[in-house]
Amino acid sequence: MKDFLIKGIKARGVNAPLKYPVYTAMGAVETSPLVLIDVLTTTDEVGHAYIFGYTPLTIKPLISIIMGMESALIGLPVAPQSIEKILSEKFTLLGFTGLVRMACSGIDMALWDLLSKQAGLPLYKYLGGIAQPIKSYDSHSMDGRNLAAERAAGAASSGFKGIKTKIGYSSVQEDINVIRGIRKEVGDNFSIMVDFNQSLTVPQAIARGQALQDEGIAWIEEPTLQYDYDGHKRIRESLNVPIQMGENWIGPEEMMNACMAGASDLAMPDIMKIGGVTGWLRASALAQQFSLPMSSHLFQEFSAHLLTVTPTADWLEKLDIAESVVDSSLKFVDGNVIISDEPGAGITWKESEIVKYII
Ligand code: SMN
Ligand code: MG
Repeated sequence: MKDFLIKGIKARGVNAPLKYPVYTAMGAVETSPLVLIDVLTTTDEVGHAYIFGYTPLTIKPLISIIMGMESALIGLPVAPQSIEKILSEKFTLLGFTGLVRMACSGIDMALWDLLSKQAGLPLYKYLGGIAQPIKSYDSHSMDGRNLAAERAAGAASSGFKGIKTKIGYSSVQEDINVIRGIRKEVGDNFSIMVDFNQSLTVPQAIARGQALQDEGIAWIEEPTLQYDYDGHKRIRESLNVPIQMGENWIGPEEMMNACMAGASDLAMPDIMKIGGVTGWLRASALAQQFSLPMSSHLFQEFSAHLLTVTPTADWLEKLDIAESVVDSSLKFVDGNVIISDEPGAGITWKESEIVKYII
């Protein structure tokens, strides 16, 4: 059998449109700056993955970091666990974090896409999982009362059993009005999650949380600065509604620190920031040991596969930041995400669209 080695990497930057801009209490994400990664092998197979830069400013540096690693990776076997070790050691002095970690995660995802494709298996099956419906919530924005209610009604009529709305309006009464407007549309048997995107101080979060907690919300996400684990713990101890966080944990090591600090009741790693598929698998073990229900953040294609092998799997976030350039085989039926059995993670580029948004 011909060796299955890395032959090269391709990285393209796009500033893709979003169906709905993501407005948060800490600023807006109006477009989706992505780096589309292809890892090519000596057997002429290609692994696909994308990473999300949050702002167009990061795209060229991310591409430069990824392509700067190419020479160190060419000739190596397609072995993500081994390559993660090589890269973590290579960047220990610098700090295996930030854009470097995001770039490495993108390569990791593409390698796992390759491995499962070579085995002719969908990623979930390659990882030892079984096809199973994963409950999904439709993730919305800081839309204001009317659009928030309209989008929630649309999600409910599409079969979703939960939505997330971003709050942190200028007054807690506005937060409450938005939640009540949504609840009026979706009824009682429906989950409403709220996300402050780190916008409050700890005292503000405690005060707002105590005002909101009788509104029947499923979780309060990132109420204060994401690195303030003690602050999250103090908020958690003051409220009777679950605290959610995790999208900003860089690697399982930061998740470990948050878990040790008792920062949250739930966990929602972001596959790019947590370290790709390799990082997610390690994070899912932490969630199991700390008994934290584990949900996903963005990256719905890989996340759907990974939640099937996550012992404490909770919700998949449906917020499709790549739909304009990625043909995904995911389907959403009755509020669950359904994964196809095509080999790999199910990422196919919309080449005719990509050319429109290349940075
Ligand atoms: C979020 C933040 C930034 C971009 C997209 C989404 C948000 C989430 O915090 O939880 O989805
Ligand atoms: Mg969030």
